[in-house]
Amino acid sequence: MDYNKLKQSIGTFAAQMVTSGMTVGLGTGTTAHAFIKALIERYNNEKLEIECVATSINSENLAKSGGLPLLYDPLSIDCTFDGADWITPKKLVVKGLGGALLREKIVAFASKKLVLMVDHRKITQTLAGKLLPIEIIPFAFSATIQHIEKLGCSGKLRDNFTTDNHNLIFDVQIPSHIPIEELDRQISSIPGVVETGLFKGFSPTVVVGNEDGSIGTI
Ligand code: A5P
Repeated sequence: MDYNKLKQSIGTFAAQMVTSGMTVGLGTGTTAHAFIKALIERYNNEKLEIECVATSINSENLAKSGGLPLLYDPLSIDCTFDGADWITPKKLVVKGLGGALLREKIVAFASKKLVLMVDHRKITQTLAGKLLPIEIIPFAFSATIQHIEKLGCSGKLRDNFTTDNHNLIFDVQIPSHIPIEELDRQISSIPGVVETGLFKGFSPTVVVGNEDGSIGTI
């Protein structure tokens, strides 16, 4: 399976879901990149009337290079199209391996609808053992990390990486001894933690690229 090709098919499929008049959230990562490219093509060929909001400087630059009109402080977004790292059958989602989780969550939260675009390898029965990225502020980050570790999580500060918001990312291995939603609640209550990569309660539509190259939604 050529997964780069599959990502392009996923992006092209999802870009067909955009209609004129929409405000569109643009996700981050390689699959979102394929979506943005397909959207640029539709925008230019079909003269779609859309406005877009980017979730990272990378996606903003790509959108700008294709001429997509950009908003920076929208009150409401019709639909956001983003990638994901892991999705469970109950649609608990982990995002942020690309480091854009904070803007991604802000944009998803402002959106009437969220479409996540993944290949079949990202659908998982359990999140235990997977990495959960956590955005933390640089001030006193060692103390913040210590508080996270006290919850029973081992993790690693991402090397030589700062987010678009000038923060750090601490990636923790999701333990199996505590339900992820409870762990997320405890992590989020630590001062110094800005946001975690757990996306819960968004009820996304998931566009999935299958092993045989077909694309479906769940
Ligand atoms: C960015 O911070 C992430 O949430 C990405 O959306 C996620 O890592 C998916 O990226 P790929 O499509 O490159 O796998």
